[in-house]
Amino acid sequence: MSDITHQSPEMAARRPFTPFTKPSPDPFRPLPHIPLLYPPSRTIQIMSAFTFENIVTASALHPKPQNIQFTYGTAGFRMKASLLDSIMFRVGLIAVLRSKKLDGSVIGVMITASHNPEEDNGVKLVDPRGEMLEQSWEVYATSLANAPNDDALVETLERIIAQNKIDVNKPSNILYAYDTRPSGPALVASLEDAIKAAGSSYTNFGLKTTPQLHYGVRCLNTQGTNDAYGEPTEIGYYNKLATAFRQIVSDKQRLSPLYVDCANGVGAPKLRELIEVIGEDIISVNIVNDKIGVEGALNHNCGADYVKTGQRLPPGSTVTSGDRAASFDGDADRLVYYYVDTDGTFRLLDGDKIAGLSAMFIMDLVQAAGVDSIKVGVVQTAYANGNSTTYLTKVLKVPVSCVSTGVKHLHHEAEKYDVGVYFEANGHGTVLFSAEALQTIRTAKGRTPAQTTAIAQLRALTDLINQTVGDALSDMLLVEAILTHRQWSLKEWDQAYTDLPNRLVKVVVANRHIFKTTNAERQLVEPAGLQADIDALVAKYTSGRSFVRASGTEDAVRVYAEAATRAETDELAFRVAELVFDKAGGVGTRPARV
Ligand code: NG1
Ligand code: ZN
Repeated sequence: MSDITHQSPEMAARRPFTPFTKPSPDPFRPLPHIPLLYPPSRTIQIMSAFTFENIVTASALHPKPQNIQFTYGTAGFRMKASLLDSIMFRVGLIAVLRSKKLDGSVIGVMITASHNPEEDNGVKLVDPRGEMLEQSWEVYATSLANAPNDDALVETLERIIAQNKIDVNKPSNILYAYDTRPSGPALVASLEDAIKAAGSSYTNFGLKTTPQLHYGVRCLNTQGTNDAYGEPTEIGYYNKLATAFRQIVSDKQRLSPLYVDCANGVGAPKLRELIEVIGEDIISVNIVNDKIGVEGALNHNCGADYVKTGQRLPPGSTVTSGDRAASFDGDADRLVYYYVDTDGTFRLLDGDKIAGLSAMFIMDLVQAAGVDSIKVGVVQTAYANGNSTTYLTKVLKVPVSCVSTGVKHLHHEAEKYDVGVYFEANGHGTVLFSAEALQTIRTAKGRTPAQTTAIAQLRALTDLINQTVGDALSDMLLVEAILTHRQWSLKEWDQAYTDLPNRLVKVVVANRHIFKTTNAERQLVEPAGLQADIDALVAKYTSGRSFVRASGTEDAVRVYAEAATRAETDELAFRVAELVFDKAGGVGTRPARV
């Protein structure tokens, strides 16, 4: 597949923007065994100014459905794909305004619903450095999405423009990508309608993982600067990761093949391409669940969310004792590892375990490299297993912060450390190196051969780890690199600590917005009195912990519980879930213990 580039010559003249139309070799080449889901694109060039007239005319084809309130949540807008048409159009407009506000910096738009079922889809915006959209703009996206008619749409646009002093005659550039969902092409068309109506330049990055889109945005915006992040092409992404990985494992014995469950999503073709670039003599994977053309297969009975939530193998898995296995989610930004113990027990190595492994390895390397002015910190959420936090603080003796759920909170907190390791328990996370840490690592000179090697490895790690967002492909290489170094099996990695049994239960309530939390979501402030009741229940269980919060991505409330034994954990989780259901407007069937 080739890129679409839509850029008026006038705008191109105002700001040097080099869309990656013909990278070499062509990163969009179809893989032999995977059918192309989308027809080849063509290059369109049109020239138009930003006028409300054009926008209103185009908007007529994308009316907002009545009686729906949309919210730009932790992962952007996400819902049944059939409801997303007007959202896509309006997100296109917000992206254009955001780009104009930032003097034509490239803004990313990713069309995906991650681990959600195939009938859902979603969209989120990516800021110039590849990070999530700035929070104040989430509010604008929400109000624009909810404008009931075209007059309200124009009024909202005018307000955003005035409040941000946006010069609409400035250039704007959008880079968008989508995952394998069948609803993708129609939503792309709605997005393009808006971008074209607003007279903006755009580049279709094609079928991509979410982290690849984040990478592309950062590369385009830093091209030619001291801070250049990489070549803004898919092959540039693979080469960056592959070079770093090869360097880190160069003199080490390779590991046994890794089974990778790609959730029947975009991770499957992308992992295949990555492995091709690294070389099968260096790393060997067995890709399973790669049925991206099969209706209903995406995230169905497979993928990181299925494995983490159910703490079990995907049905039909052939993984047996001694095998190493991992799962991605549908857009390949989450990763969990697992294995089957000699007694047949399923063992999960989730985001918390990946954080522990990474922090340990980086701390050791920092010491070996003689750059111990660099301090490592770890960021978790309330969903982190209690024993992981104990391991990090008591064994690794690394500072740990706890923040609210949502990648942006973790990311921002991680930026406060020299090296900030952040992972959600569900497997989304990465490691951030501060500008100062990067400078130290780049300029350090080893006084011994061992120091020189450690410095080189640290340098390679800064390229291996996606600095924009959690990335299943990059994180998988990070884990593989560490395990290769230590020559560890998954069982050896697992020895660090034993997870407390834990359970996540969903409760559907009439209005989840009445749930207000404090203390990084670990305590409820409202509904009044509910937290005291939860505390009273928790006190009855050894090592008990439970908290309740409204989901940001689903219309439900989540109950988390952990305790010393499996039986106690399940009992605690369901007693809290019943409490929430009974006292805070539960609807449908009362949570039942299973
Ligand atoms: P919500 O639905 O707000 O719990 C879920 C995950 C988050 C995050 C977002 C975005 C859990 C318990 N929650 O959020 O950690 O990954 O989705 O995808 O895993
Ligand atoms: Zn995801």
